[in-house]
Amino acid sequence: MATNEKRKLPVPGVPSSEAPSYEEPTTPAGPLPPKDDQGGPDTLTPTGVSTGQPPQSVGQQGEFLTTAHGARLSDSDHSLRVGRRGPTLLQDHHLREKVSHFDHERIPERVVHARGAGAHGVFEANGAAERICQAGFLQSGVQTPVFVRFSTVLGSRGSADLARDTRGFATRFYTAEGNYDLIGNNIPVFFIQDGIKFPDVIHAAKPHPDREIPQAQSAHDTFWDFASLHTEAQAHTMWNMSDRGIPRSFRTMEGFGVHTWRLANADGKTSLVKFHWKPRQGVHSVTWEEAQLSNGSDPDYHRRDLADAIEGGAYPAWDLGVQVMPDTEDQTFEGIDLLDPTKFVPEELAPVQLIGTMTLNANPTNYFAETEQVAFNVSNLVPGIDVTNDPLLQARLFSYLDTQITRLGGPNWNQLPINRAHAPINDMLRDGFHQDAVHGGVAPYRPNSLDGGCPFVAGHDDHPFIDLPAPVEASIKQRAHPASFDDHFSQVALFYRSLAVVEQDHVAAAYSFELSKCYDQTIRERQLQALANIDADLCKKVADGLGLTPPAPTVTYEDAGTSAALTQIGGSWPVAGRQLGIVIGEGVTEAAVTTLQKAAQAAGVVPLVIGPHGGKIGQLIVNRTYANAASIEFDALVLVGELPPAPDAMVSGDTKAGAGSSPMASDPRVVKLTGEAWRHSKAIGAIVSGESAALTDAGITGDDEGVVVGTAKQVAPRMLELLAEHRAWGRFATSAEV
Ligand code: HDE
Repeated sequence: MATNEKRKLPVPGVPSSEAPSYEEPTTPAGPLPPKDDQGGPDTLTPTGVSTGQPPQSVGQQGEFLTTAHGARLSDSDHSLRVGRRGPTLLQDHHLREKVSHFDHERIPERVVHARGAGAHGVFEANGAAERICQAGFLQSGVQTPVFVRFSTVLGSRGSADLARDTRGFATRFYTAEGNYDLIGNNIPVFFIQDGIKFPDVIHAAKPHPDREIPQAQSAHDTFWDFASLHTEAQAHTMWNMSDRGIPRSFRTMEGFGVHTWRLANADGKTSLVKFHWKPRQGVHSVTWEEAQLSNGSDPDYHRRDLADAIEGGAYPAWDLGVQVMPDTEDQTFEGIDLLDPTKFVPEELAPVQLIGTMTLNANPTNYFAETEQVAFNVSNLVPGIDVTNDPLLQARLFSYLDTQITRLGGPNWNQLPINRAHAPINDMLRDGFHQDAVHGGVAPYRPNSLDGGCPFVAGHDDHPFIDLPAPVEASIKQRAHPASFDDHFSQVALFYRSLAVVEQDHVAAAYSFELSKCYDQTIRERQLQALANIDADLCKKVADGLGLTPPAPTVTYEDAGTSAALTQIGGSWPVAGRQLGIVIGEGVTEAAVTTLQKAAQAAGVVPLVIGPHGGKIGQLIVNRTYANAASIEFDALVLVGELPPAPDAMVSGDTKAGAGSSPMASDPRVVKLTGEAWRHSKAIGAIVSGESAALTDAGITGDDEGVVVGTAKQVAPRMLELLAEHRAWGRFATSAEV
C-alpha cells in the first residue's frame, strides 16, 4: 500500500483508515477497518443480550458487491436495456432496488434539535451520589457507556453550527438497569414554564411560514413577538443573547438538566436536584462576528471540532454535578420555585457537588445509524431517579416517545442498534413496523400460565423502577399556574448583572442586532419594554442602538443579587484540542516552525501550517493555504518571518484579499487573516527579529494586549499561556472604559 504522508501528520480529519491507491483497486478485498477514532453501538440483540461481536460485525461484510438479499452482482453501472440504445427494462431488479432504496434514504428530521453531532464515551461515578441516589450507575467506581448528542435547536439538519441559539446536550447512559437519558441544554433555564406552549414558541422561532426564512435564527419578528408577549421567555432569551448563545465548541459548554428531578437513596429518602455538566475544558465562546463568518466559511465548525478533538486524542471531559435541595412540601428553595423551569438556583445558594466524570473517546462510525437514529426519551429513567411536577417536564414525558413514531417510522425505534438497552428487555410489546426481535411464546400478556407466567413483575428486592410516592396537594382541576411563576424578571436581572462588562457589552450588541432585524417597530418597542423591566442600563444601550427612547419600567421586584459563577471570563484552562495557525512564507526558517509545532503538540494543541501554496515548503508540510485559511479556524495565530504577497495574491479581485492598498509589504490574505484574529481578541505571535511587516500592515503593534513578538523559543510558551486564557478580552475598551 502506498503510504500517504498526510496520515503521518498529527492533523485529524483524513477520511479513511487507509490511504487510497491512485489506480482503481480491482483485486477483491473486504471492507477497510474503521478509523482508530471510531466506535459504534455495542452489539446487542434487540432484547438487550450482548452478542460479544465487535461493532463492525453489523456493518458490511465480504469482498463482493451484492443485492440487498445477498446475490453477487457483476455490474452496477449499466441498466438492463434492449440493445445499447434502447429502453430500459422493468425487469432490471438491481436498478429498481438501487434507485428505490435511494428514493427512501431520508427520514424526517427532528422537529427541533435537527442539527447535531454525537460521540461515544464512558461515565465513571465517584460515589458521591450514593447517599442521595440508589441508581446503580452512580455507585462508586461504576463505569457506564454513554452516547452524547449535542445540537442546535432552531436550524434544520443542514444549517450552520454557529447560529445564535441554545445548544442541546443530550446524554444516554447505557446502565445495567436500563437506559437513562439526561436530555438537557447548555442553558439552565427554559423559554416557557408550561409544555403546552412549546409548539407556540417553536413556531415563533422557526422560519416564517410564508417565505421560510430566516433559517436557524432568532433575529426575526415572530420570535421577538413571542418573547415580548410571553415575558417568561425573557430569562432564556437573555442567556441566548449572552455569549452562551455562541459557544466556541461543544467541548466548552456547560450542560444543565434544567428541571428539578427527584432522587431516592437506598432507604427511600428523597431529595430534589438540578443536574450540571461542568466542562474540564472551561466555558468559552466566540465573538458574534466570528460566528457569522464561520457560518459562511465553515458551517460544520462545531461538528468538525468535536470529531477532530476526539480523533486527535484530546478527549473532552465533563464532571457531572448535582445541586441538592431538600424535598420539602412546597418544593421551593431559598424562595425559588423549583418547579418553575425558567428559574435556576445560583451556585452560591446550593453548591454543585461532583458525582462523576464523563469522557468522550470515540466518534460514531456512521452518522445516520448513530447520531441521527439515536432517540432520546425523557421517560428513560432508572431506579432512584424520578420526575417532579414541573409542567414543562410533564409535557416532555409525552412528547419524546411520541415524536419517534413518525421520525423513525414506527413503534420499534428502541430496537435500533444505538437505542438498544444494555439490560435484558422482557416487555410485552409486540409486532409493528421494523420489528427486529423474534419473540417466542404465545402469551404476551400477564398474568399468564401458558408461557410459564413469564414475564413476572419485580418485587422490592429485585430492584424495580419505583414511581416515588410524592404527595399531591388536594386541589381542583384547572388551567392555571402558581403565583410564584409570575416573576419573570428578577433572575434575568441577576444573570445580566453577574456578567463581566465585556460580556454585558456583547449582550447589548446581540439585542441590538436581533431587534434591528425585526421589521416591525411595535415588536422592538415591546421587547425594549421587557428590557426596561430587567436593567435600565442595558435597555438604554439597546435603545440607543435602535434609535429609540428607552421606556420606564412597568414592574417592581426584589433585587435577586448576583452570582459570581455565571461569568465565563477569567481563569486558565486546558488547551488540548485548540488549533494554532502558523503562517509561513517561502524561505521560512524551518527550525522556528518546528519549535512551535513541538511546543503545541506537547500541549495537545493542533498546529496547522498556513503557506502561500499547498504541498511543501522546504521540509514543512503545508496544511492550509493563504487562499483557503479562515481566521475562525484558529484559536491563535503565529506569523513566522516575512510574508510577502504570493504570486496569486490579487488585492482587488480576490474576495479574501480585502481592499488594502497595493502594493503591500505582506500578502493581503495574511493581513486579513491577522486582522480578523485581532478583532476576535485572539492571541497573535510574530517570530521576527525587529518589526513584523504583516502586523504593521494589519495595524497591530507588538505592545498590544495578547500580542507577542520575539524568537520562536520566546513566542511558543507565551502563546500557550495566552491560549489557556482563551481570549485577550482586555484588548478593546469596554463600554465602562470609553
Ligand atoms: Fe425537547 N424535544 N422538548 N427540550 N429536546 C426534542 O425529541 C419537547 C425541552 C431537548 O439530540 C424532540 O427526539 C417538548 C427542554 C434536546 O436527539 C421533541 C418540550 C429541554 C433535544 C422535543 C421540550 C429540551 C430535544 C425532537 C416542552 C432542555 C434533542 C426530537 C415540553 C432540558 C435530543 C426528539 C437529541 C428534542 C419536545 C422542552 C432539550 C419534539 C414538547 C426543557 C437536547 O420530542
